Amino acid sequence: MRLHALLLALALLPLGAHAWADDGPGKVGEPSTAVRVDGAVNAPRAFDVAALKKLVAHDTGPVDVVCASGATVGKVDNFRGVRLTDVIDAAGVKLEGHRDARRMVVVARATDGYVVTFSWNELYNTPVGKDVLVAWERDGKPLEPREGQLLLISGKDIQTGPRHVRQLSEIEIVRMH
Ligand SMILES: Nc1nc2c(c(=O)[nH]1)N[C@H]1C(S)=C(S)[C@@H](COP(=O)(O)O)O[C@H]1N2
Ligand SMILES: [Mo]
Repeated sequence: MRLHALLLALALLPLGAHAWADDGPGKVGEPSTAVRVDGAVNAPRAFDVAALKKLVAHDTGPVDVVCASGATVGKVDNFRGVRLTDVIDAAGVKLEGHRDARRMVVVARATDGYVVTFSWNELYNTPVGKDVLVAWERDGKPLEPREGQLLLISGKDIQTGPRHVRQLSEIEIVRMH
């Protein structure tokens, strides 16, 4: 019995370590210079800041960066960038029928392994989606080195900290079974 408990604990140890690895602020990954759009798309492609600036720019207006703990960790007057949906549309979600879109999950990753998710419906079919930007500018200035050249922000979230993804490097479209 005790041996079983020990073996179970040992088996779960890596799971626990992984679950906490990307939790909490303060981690800084390799500098991100571009975001790749891949997975279930028609034409995978990568955008650097210059390529993003050719799309239609949008502004979030004031955003308090609120951590999942409830603490306000930053106050921003404006993030400027392009809509995540416009970036995804440039690659084209691979849909095999009109009922396919609802299965799609949008995964945003940073160079330090930080990951957040959106659903296709959330981005394209709720007001939240309009304020999800891939941003290169905060308060009229380029982002700080620790933020990378690109970050992702979901301006209408209640807690904006979790889906404020510094060093954004990949958007993966995943078709759920
Ligand atoms: N790449 C990356 N982005 C991240 C994190 C992280 O660990 N890695 N932490 C998040 C958390 S938990 C919060 S609250 C906010 C805090 O923003 P700040 O680190 O710029 O203060 O960033 C988020 N973005
Ligand atoms: Mo956080």
